[in-house]
Amino acid sequence: MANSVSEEEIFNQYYEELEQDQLGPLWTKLRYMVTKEPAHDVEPYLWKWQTIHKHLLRSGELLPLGRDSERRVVYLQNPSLMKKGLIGYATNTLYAGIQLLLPGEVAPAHRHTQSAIRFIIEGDGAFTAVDGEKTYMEQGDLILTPSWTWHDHGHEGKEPMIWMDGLDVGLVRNLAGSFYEPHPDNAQPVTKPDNGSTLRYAGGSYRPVTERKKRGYPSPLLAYKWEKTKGTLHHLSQLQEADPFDGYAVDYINPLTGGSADPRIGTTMQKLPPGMHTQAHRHVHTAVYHVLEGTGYTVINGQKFEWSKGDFFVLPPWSWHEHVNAGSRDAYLFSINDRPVLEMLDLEKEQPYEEHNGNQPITGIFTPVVQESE
Ligand code: GTQ
Repeated sequence: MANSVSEEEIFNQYYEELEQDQLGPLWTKLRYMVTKEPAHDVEPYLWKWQTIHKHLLRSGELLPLGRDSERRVVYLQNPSLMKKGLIGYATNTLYAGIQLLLPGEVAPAHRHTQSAIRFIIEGDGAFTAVDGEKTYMEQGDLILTPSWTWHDHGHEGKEPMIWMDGLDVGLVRNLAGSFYEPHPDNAQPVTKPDNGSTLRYAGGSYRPVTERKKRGYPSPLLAYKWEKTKGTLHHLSQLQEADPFDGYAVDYINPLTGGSADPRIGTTMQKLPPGMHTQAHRHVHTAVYHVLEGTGYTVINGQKFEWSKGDFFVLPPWSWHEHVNAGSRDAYLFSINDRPVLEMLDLEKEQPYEEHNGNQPITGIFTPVVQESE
């Protein structure tokens, strides 16, 4: 009989008609769009330093630097995001690469709207030049390359120089805000005294009167020296209790605003004394960690990620995590995150893990790729 078409068939027919006309019924898709908790495709991952290092040194043998190969960088590719075709994503918002510059080389000047930070891993005698000023880089330093500033890297030392690059690649791509421009010169002209920003602003407590009218962005301080960071963490651990979730930790700040050193990429250094086992919590912001010193592990959503000096690992959004220093010396974890952006947009939330006295049961151990060094 003609009128025996079921209600379900009528609806299915209607959904097909909508789809053909590039429309959709919200009542079947609301839960997909407006999720109860952050939905994302990011899985945690860990890269061993010896694996990265081996491939990086090989790139040094293979690749000369030039205008068509501006940066010798091996980047972290999160496999869960590669499956989605997202190239150069460590997390949904952040990129991290490991850059190698050899003595005498120049990584040519350019600028882009992505913000960039460098965290120095190995070597000395190399500099990053930002808008006419060279800043020499030493192990453990954080160097800023604010969005749309001209920057090149040069090496006047004798040993290979290796550092971490952190950029907000995923964030800028999603906001379709990427612009890029090469500088006409290989190395930009140097117009200011070397290390000027560090010398004038490292104290963070003073501002030259000639700069009273300067706005807070970009940060007038471009380099954060490891000595100072380490000293501050030392004093923090003498003066106060550790943060239950982060141990002794500091955010790098812009001295003029008191906000994040880079307005989009958050930067944090944490110290975990031997035996420290932090409480688990989760937050919306995502992070890429680099182990500056120490051995231990981080439990992410029940899975144990064992780390030692040089390793990198990814913390996805809204994921339970806790850190453990399993070694006999202080551990230092440097990390970049997207917290400044989430806070600006009022999207950040944090939740402590309440069960089992605040520590997650371990349900698995991550097996990293280990390349024997040659
Ligand atoms: O050194 O300017 O890892 O532009 C990725 C993009 C480094 C850099 C990266 C870049 C740079």
